[in-house]
Amino acid sequence: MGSRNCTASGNPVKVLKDALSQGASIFQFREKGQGCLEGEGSERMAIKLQAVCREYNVPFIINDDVELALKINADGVHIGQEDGDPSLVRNRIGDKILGVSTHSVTEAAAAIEAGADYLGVGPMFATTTKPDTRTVSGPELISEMRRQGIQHPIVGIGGINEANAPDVIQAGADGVAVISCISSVHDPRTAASRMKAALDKARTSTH
Ligand code: 3NM
Repeated sequence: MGSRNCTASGNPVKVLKDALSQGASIFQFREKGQGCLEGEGSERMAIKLQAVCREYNVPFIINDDVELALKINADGVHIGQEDGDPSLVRNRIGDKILGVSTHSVTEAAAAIEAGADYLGVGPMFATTTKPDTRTVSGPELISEMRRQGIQHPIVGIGGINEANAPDVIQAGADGVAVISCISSVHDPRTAASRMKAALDKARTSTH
């Protein structure tokens, strides 16, 4: 998430603390959308959120911005298909975590070949958070990737909430990436706690 996603509280630090306190296990800083912070403002926010992640011992990943990730020594970088060649990013960031968004078995295989540590796969369901998503693929795309032998860690993304997250895990995802279902609600803490419970339950019945 980024500052624009915290529509109810307007307080990204609080939202992040609420999420991490309930078991969110990785965080990606994604400062996008109308009115988003830029330049020094974005960097200051990144540093604040990174400090929260350190407090909870959770990896802090930066979306798209390799230079910022290197400058503040983030734990990793996440890129989309339009954000350049993942093998070049891999070379730039050394052994930091590299995540790549993928939308097909072919893209997934190429991302792994280029050195991705994990794959984001989406959109699982309809979402208004990212206006330029691909067509909704549904959890079936993750099942297909698993059937085709993709063994890398996969997180589903896009329109995921506590009700549909189990379908994503059952399809073969290791986890889910969510923005609005935690960051835009009045009680992010309860939302995160309910999501964690739904995931724990889905994992118990899947594995
Ligand atoms: N990437 P929410 S969907 C950032 O399909 C992003 O690659 C997507 O937000 C993809 O949980 C998405 O509010 C938005 O739907 C996720």
